[in-house]
Amino acid sequence: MNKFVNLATQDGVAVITINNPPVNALSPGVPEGLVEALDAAERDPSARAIVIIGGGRTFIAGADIKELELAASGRGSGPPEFHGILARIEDSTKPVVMAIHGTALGGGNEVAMAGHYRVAVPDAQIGQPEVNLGIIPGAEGTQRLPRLVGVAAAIDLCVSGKPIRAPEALKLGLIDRVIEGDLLAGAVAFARAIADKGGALPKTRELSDKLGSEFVNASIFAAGRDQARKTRRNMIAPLMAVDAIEAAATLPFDEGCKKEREIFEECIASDQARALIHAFFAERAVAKIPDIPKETAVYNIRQAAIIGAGTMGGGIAMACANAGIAVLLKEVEQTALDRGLAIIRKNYENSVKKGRFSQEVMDQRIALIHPQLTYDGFAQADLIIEAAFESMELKKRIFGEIDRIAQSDCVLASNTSTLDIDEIASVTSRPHMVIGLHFFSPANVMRLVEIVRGKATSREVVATALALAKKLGKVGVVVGNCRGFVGNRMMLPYMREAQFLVEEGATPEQVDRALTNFGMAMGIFAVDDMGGIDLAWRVRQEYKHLEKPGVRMPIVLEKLFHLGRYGQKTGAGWYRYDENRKPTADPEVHALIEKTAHEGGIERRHISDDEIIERSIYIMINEGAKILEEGYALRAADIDVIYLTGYGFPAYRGGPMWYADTVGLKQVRDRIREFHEKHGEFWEPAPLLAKLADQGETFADYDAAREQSLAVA
Ligand code: T1G
Repeated sequence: MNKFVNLATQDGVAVITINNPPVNALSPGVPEGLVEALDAAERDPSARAIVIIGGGRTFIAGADIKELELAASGRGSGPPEFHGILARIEDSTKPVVMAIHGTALGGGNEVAMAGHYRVAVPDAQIGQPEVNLGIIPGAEGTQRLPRLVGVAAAIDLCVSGKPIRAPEALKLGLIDRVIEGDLLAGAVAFARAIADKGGALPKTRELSDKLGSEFVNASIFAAGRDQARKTRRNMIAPLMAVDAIEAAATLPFDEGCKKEREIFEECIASDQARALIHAFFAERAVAKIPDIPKETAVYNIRQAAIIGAGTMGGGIAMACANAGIAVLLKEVEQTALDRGLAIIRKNYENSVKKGRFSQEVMDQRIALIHPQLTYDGFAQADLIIEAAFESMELKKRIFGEIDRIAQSDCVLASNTSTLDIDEIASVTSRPHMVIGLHFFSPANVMRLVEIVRGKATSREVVATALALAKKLGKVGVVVGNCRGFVGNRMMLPYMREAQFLVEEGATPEQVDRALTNFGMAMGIFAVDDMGGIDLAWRVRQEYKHLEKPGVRMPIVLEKLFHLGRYGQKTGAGWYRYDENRKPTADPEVHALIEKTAHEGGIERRHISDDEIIERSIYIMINEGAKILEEGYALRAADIDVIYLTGYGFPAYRGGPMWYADTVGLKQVRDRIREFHEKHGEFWEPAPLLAKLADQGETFADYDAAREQSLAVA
């Protein structure tokens, strides 16, 4: 065997164990080791059957995505090929039983399906997540999966990319038994029983009874394509996964595999695959902070305390309770506290109704949240999160209070979305314990947390915040303490440019449609109306003193505010809303825009969707380049992760900075220069962007160079 695969014998069964930590990916050497071990097991007369199991915490979590990254970027030896190992397993003369724990994902499940049987522990997760990387299963998974679970279930698994747990896999026929207790012992016993029974071994590739008929499948494929278009908007791979599964139902196995390979190779060469593979690694790289090594000590967060039971405080309390952390939830008056608790309860009830978890789990989580009007218990808290109104004066008062109450190693965090963490820390006796934890609404759902590192914030407190984010199932991105941090600082020019566009000739619905067609989860005017125009107006007041006289600012939003049109909450904002908050274009807004433009001497004109996208997204990219250069983000990839996990930027475009690389920085720079001439100083090209463009480099090159310099430091 080899360093990745070893072979032992247990009760007359050959046990092949894969050891390629951390997730037993099918890296080069693993398939080869598997074949060697299979050959040895076949030759061993004492081995009556074979079990393949993953060492460590999981079965095989798929092909090595680092190999895929090389293949996608045209480097390396091309996409991995697994046909040989799969045929070797399936043609084994001895029963091969796959023993699954942890995850069997992508190539992991494809190897498992080549086995004659599959057994798994109850909480094992099995799936084909390839579409999340912009590709389709490339190891005959689209051909074996429908043969085991049927066409409809195969489509759902491959299009959603979501794994299923062992009991559901058993029901579908993807596995043969759920093993309670010791997996290896159960798998060996299962294998012995199969050997005792004797008879022909089931080869998945030869099964056909679940492939259905052309007549029956027609509606299933049509529904599958609809599902792909609706749930994976604008993505290529999900639709092509349906094509590959259709090949399984209509072609002989070997021809179906050829079709799958063609489609796989087309997908892996796509911009979407490159972007999604970038996103996969970028999301994991954010936790790597140059001056905070993995072994940095962290504070153990057993008891949290939250100040403010509003939308944010309530959502954060749920996120903590969901992770098993007890929470004191403080408000200043009973009605606000009751309202906050009622919203938490309703959210949980909705999840129970949808079958996300049981009533018992809901009760356990509710029991972890302790509502109160005092600071009782705060002295024992390990973490206090202030989620009060966005006012510096109020936050300073609160931090002064908790500084006097909290124990010395209690982390003091503010959920502020834009205010200065250093200024907040300055009122405490322990600025090294103060940090920003900027959650995104709804905080019990959105994965992003911006971890705002103040000048005095200690390494241990930053490391604790990163560990907390992971424990909450979120993505913690460390950012610097500039106004708006990273996400909101880039949102400001993005929102401002969209408003200029409507004053110059577009409509809110045209801008939003262009942005959603580009892939944004929501158009910016719909976002404005959801967050509240009053909030946008208040944030604008915070920056008013920065506005330069003579520099044109958008005017319509101010008028909407003074008309009391705050958005969804008042039934009208940029759009008009019915009782179900369904938006419709509002002629009154069109008239207001036209009147404002006229009064402002603005010559309205037709504006193309292309111009809308370039001006909205490039101004965001330009701000990102400034943030990067000023050192408020560690990597361009971190900015991508912020926009992918907190602002609905389409993952198949990799994030704003990756998208700029895909367009080409020269082109982005040139368009920004043109906009600078036409629209003035907001379009001043960021020096870093111009420099990279001049040097023919990308933001990815910038990140790579920094990683190298940091590694050397
Ligand atoms: N290849 C290479 N590295 C991987 C990896 C993989 N498949 N999966 C995880 N890692 C690394 C990850 O980068 C991180 O590294 C560490 O492992 C821990 O990961 C032929 C072609 C398995 C659910 O899409 O979903 O098979 O940052 O932080 O939260 O058809 O990792 O520590 O250096 O995510 O416990 C299909 C992807 C591939 C699964 C574990 N498989 N991985 O989550 O740990 S395509 C996937 C995950 C394929 C075939 C096709 C998760 C996890 P580092 P982590 P986790």
